[in-house]
Amino acid sequence: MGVTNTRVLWGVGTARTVRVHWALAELGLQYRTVPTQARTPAMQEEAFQRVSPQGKIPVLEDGALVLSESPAIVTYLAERYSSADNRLIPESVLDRARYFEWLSFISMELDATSIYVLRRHVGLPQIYGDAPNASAVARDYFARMIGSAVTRLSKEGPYLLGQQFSGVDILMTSCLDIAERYDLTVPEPFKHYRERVAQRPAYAAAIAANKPQ
Ligand SMILES: N[C@@H](CCC(=O)N[C@@H](CS)C(=O)NCC(=O)O)C(=O)O
Repeated sequence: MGVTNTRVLWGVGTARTVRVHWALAELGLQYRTVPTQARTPAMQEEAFQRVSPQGKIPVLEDGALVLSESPAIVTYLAERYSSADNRLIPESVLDRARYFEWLSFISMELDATSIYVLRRHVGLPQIYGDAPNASAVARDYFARMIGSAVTRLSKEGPYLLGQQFSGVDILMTSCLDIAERYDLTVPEPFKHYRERVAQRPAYAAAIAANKPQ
């Protein structure tokens, strides 16, 4: 991946930063990485706090734009830089409605309600405290939500929006990657889906770009 000074991605080393590296790689965009990692002294530096008052990675600078929240960044890149033969978000309003439905489902029902809970209380109990009941409920909830999406995937696949790979596949696959780490229940169709999507060259490029140096 080439280097540019006007497009800068802050953040490496997490499943949420990999999403942005992946979208940039899919779109063939040049960028520079600032390898800030979560919960390190680099987050206290003035330069980082200027782009991230909330103290979170990833953050994308693209010209004058400073953008946080990985689903928003992936969707921004898709909207701004998709081309006729390489689209990460559909053009038609109806197909975009499905894109945003998946975006909301993944961000809220899988990521916020299940994965974040486990990240905090199983992955980082020294910061957020141990909460076995909340963690057990999060596991059940993830299983129920991903289970509810199987019919749609099987009917519409191979990707979430059918034939077209898009930004929501990036977000879903990163959630499935985390799900494996926490040993969450993932139905077979989503296991096969993840294996399929993970074969994309841009996924491998993103994993490499996301590695802390
Ligand atoms: N909703 C945000 C979450 C960002 C986030 O929580 N990032 C974590 C790393 S995955 C972080 O920067 N944590 C640092 C901290 O909480 O101190 C997104 O999807 O981008």
